[in-house]
Amino acid sequence: MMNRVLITGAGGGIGRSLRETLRGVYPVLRLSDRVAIAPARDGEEVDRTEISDMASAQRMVADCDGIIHLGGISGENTWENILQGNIVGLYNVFEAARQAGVSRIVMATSNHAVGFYRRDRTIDHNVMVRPDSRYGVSKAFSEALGSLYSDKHGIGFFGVRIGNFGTSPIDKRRLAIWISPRDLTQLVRIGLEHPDIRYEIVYGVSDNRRSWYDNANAMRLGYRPEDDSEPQAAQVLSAEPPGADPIAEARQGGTFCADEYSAKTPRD
Ligand code: 15L
Repeated sequence: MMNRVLITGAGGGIGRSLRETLRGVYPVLRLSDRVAIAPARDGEEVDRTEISDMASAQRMVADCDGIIHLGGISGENTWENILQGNIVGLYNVFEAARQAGVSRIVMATSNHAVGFYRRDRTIDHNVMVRPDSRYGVSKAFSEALGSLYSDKHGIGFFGVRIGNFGTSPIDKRRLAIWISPRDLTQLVRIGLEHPDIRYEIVYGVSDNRRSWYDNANAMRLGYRPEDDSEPQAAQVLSAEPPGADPIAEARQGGTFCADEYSAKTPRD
């Protein structure tokens, strides 16, 4: 039973959206961010926490039953920032959750944990990670940390490899990985409420005809996405100039793969 659910990174785009779509679903939503966010309404608690500080993370998770962890750095960045936000901060949230007896963690992992797979491959939740950036490595780390806390401490972990969240797809790559607000809400609720989750990885994508993912694991757990990027495809494609970088064009992670690329020959 989820009484109090914590959303970290509640001030970001996904956090602000889930704040609305989960309003009233659980008795209490605790909304936390490192920056100030809109004041609490009925059924909400607002918190301001820097997760790279363990004592602060412990205060943040106290009395929570489930966590939706969106906090940290949400794209490629310096190693120092990734280290503090997505490695140290992530560890603090998981360890504080263990100490507080939290039963479920829904983790915003990312398509960039597997971004170096080629676009002509369909991948499922069992493939080895192939991060395309320091950011992608931190998301792979979150999946490994989730596995440890699931195996060793019994916390239910639901890792959602989010594609691109928004009200509509914004370019050719995102036609394959787009997820709508209502589809992400559905997935997050499965992660918090499904009775049998111990450790699961799913893709956070809508029912896109151009998807690179076999999302059978999400479907097995009851996910029935309602949206598809295809109706927007013609408009998106007509507005986009042809891509110039062969690495970005061939790989699922796009420019995350091409940035800082220096290999003389591509792997596979
Ligand atoms: C992500 O993981 C990022 O959080 C988001 O900002 C986008 O860059 C997205 O991936 C994407 O691949 O479009």
